[in-house]
Amino acid sequence: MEFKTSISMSTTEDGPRTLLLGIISPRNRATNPQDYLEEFVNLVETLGVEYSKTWFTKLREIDKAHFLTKGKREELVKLCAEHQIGQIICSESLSPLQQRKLEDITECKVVDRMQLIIEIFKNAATSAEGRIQVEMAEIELLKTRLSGQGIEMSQQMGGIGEKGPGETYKEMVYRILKTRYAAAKKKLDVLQKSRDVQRKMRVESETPLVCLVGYTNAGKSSVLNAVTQSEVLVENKLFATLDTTTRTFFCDNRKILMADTVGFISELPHHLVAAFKSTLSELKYASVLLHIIDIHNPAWKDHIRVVNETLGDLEIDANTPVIHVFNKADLMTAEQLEYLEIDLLQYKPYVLCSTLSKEGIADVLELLANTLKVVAPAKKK
Ligand SMILES: Nc1nc2c(ncn2[C@@H]2O[C@H](COP(=O)(O)OP(=O)(O)OP(=O)(O)O)[C@@H](O)[C@H]2O)c(=O)[nH]1
Ligand SMILES: [Mg+2]
Repeated sequence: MEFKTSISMSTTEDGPRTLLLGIISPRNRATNPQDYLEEFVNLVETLGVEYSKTWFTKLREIDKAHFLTKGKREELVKLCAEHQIGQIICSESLSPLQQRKLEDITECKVVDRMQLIIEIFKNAATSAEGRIQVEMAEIELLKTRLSGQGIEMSQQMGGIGEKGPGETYKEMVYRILKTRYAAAKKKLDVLQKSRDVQRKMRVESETPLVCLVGYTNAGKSSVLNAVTQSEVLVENKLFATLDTTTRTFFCDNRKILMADTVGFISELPHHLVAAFKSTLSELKYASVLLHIIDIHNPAWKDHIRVVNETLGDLEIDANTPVIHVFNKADLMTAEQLEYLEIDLLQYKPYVLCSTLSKEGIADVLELLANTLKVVAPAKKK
């Protein structure tokens, strides 16, 4: 049985016209509004959805039932009618009630941040593990939205008019989702077991593990490629990497493993973080974390905060040493870098580099070797 949750991709004659609803709310106020909204549009474009209209607005408070306050709701209804909107993509995560209420008043399909990011993850997942984790996140979402408009729930199994002893349609869907989730979880557990075996072998061989972490599109895969001379997929796209790729390299005559994994984003739904715990589990065993930051992105400080918060959510040992790698330095002028120097000092130990010009990559390796000498000393022969 297929359930319709997907986002309509285009504005065709018979397809719905899409409105991008970007909201600055008390929930995301710590972030620069313009950067936050630009990133939202970038997410929608990553998915390739065509949209007809954008409406960016600021909310003083969040209405528990509708998310939008009364005045904003009225504006939204008017806007949707004026532009014949059929689908609204909202920059925020909505509760099932808020989503349903917005759908009711606008008579449009409403897609929230959670669903948007899940769709992007779905397109990017290539490994069995990645696909299963996305499936599990989607099932969780469907379960919470079960009472939403997307699936007609009022039906009773059995004949028309029968109140019947049989289960309701909602109960049946719930049961199927539960079975699917359990099957996916079972497959994931098998994969997790083989990951555990590999990890045990690595720990026994005492090969240090360096994990790349960072905001999406910061250049994590590019750093992996530059350091380990690999050719992992690098794209100017959010969430190009969803799976963990591990490569071996030699640093200071020592064999080291470097793992690249899924990037983070602000307001990354907790659901999704939980679903990707399997992929992200390597982070718990890292000898060192290389935190890659796109220094050219004006929101880089917010990005560092988001990454640190997400690492906290994942319960990564706060004592794991972190090296801050400020990447894309080639896009900055010498004056700009000089101006930033005081700020950067707060993130010691740090390195400035560019995976494009390769400037600073030797410094990354040097700092890494020195850090590993302390945290994971090489075996004495
Ligand atoms: N100018 C410049 N661009 C860079 C540099 N490093 C990476 N990029 C570009 O930044 C974009 C993102 O790079 P990735 O390495 O894919 O970034 P990522 O952090 O792995 O991204 P996700 O996997 O999507 O989270 C690509 O277009 C890269 O070519 C750099 O040093 N300078
Ligand atoms: Mg990547």
